[in-house]
Amino acid sequence: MSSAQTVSDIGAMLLSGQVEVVDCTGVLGPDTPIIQLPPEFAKPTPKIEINKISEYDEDGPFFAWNWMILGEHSGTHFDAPHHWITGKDYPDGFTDTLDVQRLVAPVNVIDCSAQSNADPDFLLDAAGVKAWEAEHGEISSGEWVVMRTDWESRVGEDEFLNIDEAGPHSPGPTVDCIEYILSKGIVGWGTQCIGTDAGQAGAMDPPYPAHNLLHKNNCFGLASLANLSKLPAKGAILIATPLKIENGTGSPIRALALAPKR
Ligand code: 23J
Ligand code: MN
Repeated sequence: MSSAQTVSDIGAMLLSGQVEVVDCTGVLGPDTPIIQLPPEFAKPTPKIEINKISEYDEDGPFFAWNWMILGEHSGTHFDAPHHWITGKDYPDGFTDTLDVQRLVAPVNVIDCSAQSNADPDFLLDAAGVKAWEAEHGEISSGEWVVMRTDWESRVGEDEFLNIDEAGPHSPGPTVDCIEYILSKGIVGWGTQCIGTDAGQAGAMDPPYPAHNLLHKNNCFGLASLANLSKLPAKGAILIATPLKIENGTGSPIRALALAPKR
């Protein structure tokens, strides 16, 4: 089949609803959870502010619009390679220089919701990824890999950041998990938690291995994804596009997946 025919077929199937657009994004607003770093990093990302300019009033009689205070790494968002020191030297490692062809790709959805619900410090390791591949098929070069934890059900509760005396507790990948999926040539790794790394990943070697190793390899991260329960393990296409922020290290995204209607 020609690629023109294939794209045309997808267009028709979008219109008919045979191909469904799944919104993998959380709401961006004042209640969006923001990552809290240890106290030695005292300069935080501020909470999101949406400030009204006008809404059909004296400041704008026939128009409504707002301005925002919004950190790059807020809500459902994208981590570009320049976000981490290991990825600092890639000329195409910024939100305005990256290769957009890489951003639209098949997505592998690894369901860790049961384990994560039972243990907020659950870690997905390479053996877990290989067991998933044995059941669902191999992860291929250029694809996204995302960890399903259904964590968005905790947004609005303290249980999303889930911080105690020992710091944050949320699921994520082990070092060998990230090493393994990088060996498969993935474009990036995503989670439903506040960041791409587990809450306790500061104690790993290297610390924050998803950030450290993904960005070292010019790969991307996705955080606070939603609705992964609506995707098949394989067979959907994820579109994860950051704003073209000048020299940007990340950006809120509207993460969309194209999935066969179930
Ligand atoms: C800055 C420092 C550490 C981390 C993060 C940001 C994130 O998780 C992020 O949003 O990229 S762990
Ligand atoms: Mn980030």
